Amino acid sequence: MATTTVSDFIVERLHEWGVRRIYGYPGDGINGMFGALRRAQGKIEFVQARHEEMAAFMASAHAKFTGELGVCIATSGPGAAHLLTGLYDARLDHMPVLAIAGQQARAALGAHYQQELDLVSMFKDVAGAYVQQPSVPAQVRHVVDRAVRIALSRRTVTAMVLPNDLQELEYEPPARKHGTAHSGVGYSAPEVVPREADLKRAADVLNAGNRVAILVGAGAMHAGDEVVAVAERLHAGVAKALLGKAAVPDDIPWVTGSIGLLGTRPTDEMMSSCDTLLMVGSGFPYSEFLPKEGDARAVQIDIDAGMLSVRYPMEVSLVGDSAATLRALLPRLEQKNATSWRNRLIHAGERWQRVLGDRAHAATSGRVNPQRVVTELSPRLPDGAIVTSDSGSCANWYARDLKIRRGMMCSLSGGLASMGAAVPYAIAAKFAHPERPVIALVGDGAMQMNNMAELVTVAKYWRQWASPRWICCVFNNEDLNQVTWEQRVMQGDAKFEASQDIPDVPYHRFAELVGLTGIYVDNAEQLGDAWEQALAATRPVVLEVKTDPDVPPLPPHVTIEQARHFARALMEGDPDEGGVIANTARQVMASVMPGKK
Ligand SMILES: Cc1ncc(C[n+]2csc(CCOP(=O)(O)OP(=O)(O)O)c2C)c(N)n1
Ligand SMILES: [Mg+2]
Repeated sequence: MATTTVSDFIVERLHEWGVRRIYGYPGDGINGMFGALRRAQGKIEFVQARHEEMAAFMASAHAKFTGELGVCIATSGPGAAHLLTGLYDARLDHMPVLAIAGQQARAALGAHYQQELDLVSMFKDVAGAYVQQPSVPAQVRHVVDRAVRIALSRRTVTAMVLPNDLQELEYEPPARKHGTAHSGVGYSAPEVVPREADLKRAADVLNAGNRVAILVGAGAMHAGDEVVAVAERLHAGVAKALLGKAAVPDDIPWVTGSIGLLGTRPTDEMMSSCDTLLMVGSGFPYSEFLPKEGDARAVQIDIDAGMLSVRYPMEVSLVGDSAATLRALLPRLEQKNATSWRNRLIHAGERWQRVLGDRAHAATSGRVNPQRVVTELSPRLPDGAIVTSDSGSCANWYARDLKIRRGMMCSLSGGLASMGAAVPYAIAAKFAHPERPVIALVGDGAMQMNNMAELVTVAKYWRQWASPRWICCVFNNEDLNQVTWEQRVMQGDAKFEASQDIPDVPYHRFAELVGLTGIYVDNAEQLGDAWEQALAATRPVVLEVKTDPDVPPLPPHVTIEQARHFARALMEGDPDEGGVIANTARQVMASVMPGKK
């Protein structure tokens, strides 16, 4: 029997911790670990991304779609540096992810050696909760154990930096002597519930309200039934932060949909006219979309005390698991009869659906209205579908037009809002749930940034998946459109073509080149058939739609200032002036509600 190297030990220990899949990319700084993964003969599956950043996004998405630890691995120097953005994505969205990075040999460290970066310092911010570079074999056991346990228990990123010669050394358990540590495997999340007195204070605030608004985020994802039960008791409406989109289904009439810049008008109305706010598991950042300070009494539930009362001054801040805390609150809540409030929200919702329908069918200058891409998908989504979105204008349509039903999942890069996450997220979703249909919504800029390369990863692996249903929908508008509109509406600047125009690329043909199915649509009337064809395809599909960049991803209410900016941008001579005016000026002006925000 060959000796157990440090790397063999780490792989075995990670397996004991329940790790079954690692995303990454090799290199000589981490070859010891790859040798051990090979010797482990599939006990832990290795998935090869095209780029380490993508591997880190996949690890983040694995955590999001499974609730388990996500693990990514990269070589020293450039490989480790590439991981950073994906790790920040996990950190900002509170996902447990372990990064394993190689390092130069111990004897060379500090010598300005090739590919030598000070990785402990580099990871210190993103993995500040725990980053270690063990230097002797007897140290690795507790480093693995603490890196995993801290990532899981604090729902954050941790990192292990492994000098390449250490990886090859014979493993030694810690000796029984002073100056050693003796660790073990295992973590069970506690069920955290606030104290009785605090639950009572919260219930008193909620019971006193007449117009209760609930805002749920990713922390409420496992508490959908409890949110619905509390909302029914309080006759409340429920709005959803982007990461909490799948927490409650959209087919409930008093679910007002998304909040914020990508939000809906019913949510906006609810937040500006409620007298009580209950926030559950959300770090939704933009306070201006919450009630005006002092207008509403407020209660928040979050598992992380650090996220409490930072967006709105809460009267009662509860540290607790969202589902368990709502269950504990429910018997203390009185059944309300706020029928007029409920009806108001329901009517606002019905009006809004008509607005969305009109917007999706609004005429465009020859190209496909991008909203329509999502409104045609929404009713065709198969049960159990998983949808991911990239950052860009498609995140607006994902937020507003995609109707999530019970049992579906969806996510995106929320806190970091990074481009380039949708395809790696969709790949990790498919590995985690190979039998479920997975759909990524992606802008053309984000495709060019790095999502295109990950189509090669799909081509490499899709035959292993129980179902081939994996679709990447590209919004080809030849523009970095979200930012073009931000420049117009927020800044009052005309479109800067040098920074905003992007080359036209035949994404569907690229898909075909790498062995996937390509579908191209340049007429909105073909969209329904195209989605059906894509959902029935026998291999993964890239559905490329030639979309109109002149459809504005408008916030729920355009402020007077924003309308002024927009007018100024046009007066400055926006290169798209003709199309923009034809398609949007009316919408923008109709959205300006004097006296609102
Ligand atoms: C890594 C990164 N770089 C830049 C941005 C800023 N940004 C946000 S959306 C966007 C435009 C995205 O363009 P595209 O993918 O074509 O989508 P579109 O808005 O055109 O639909 C940019 C540049 C970002 N969020 N992330
Ligand atoms: Mg674009």
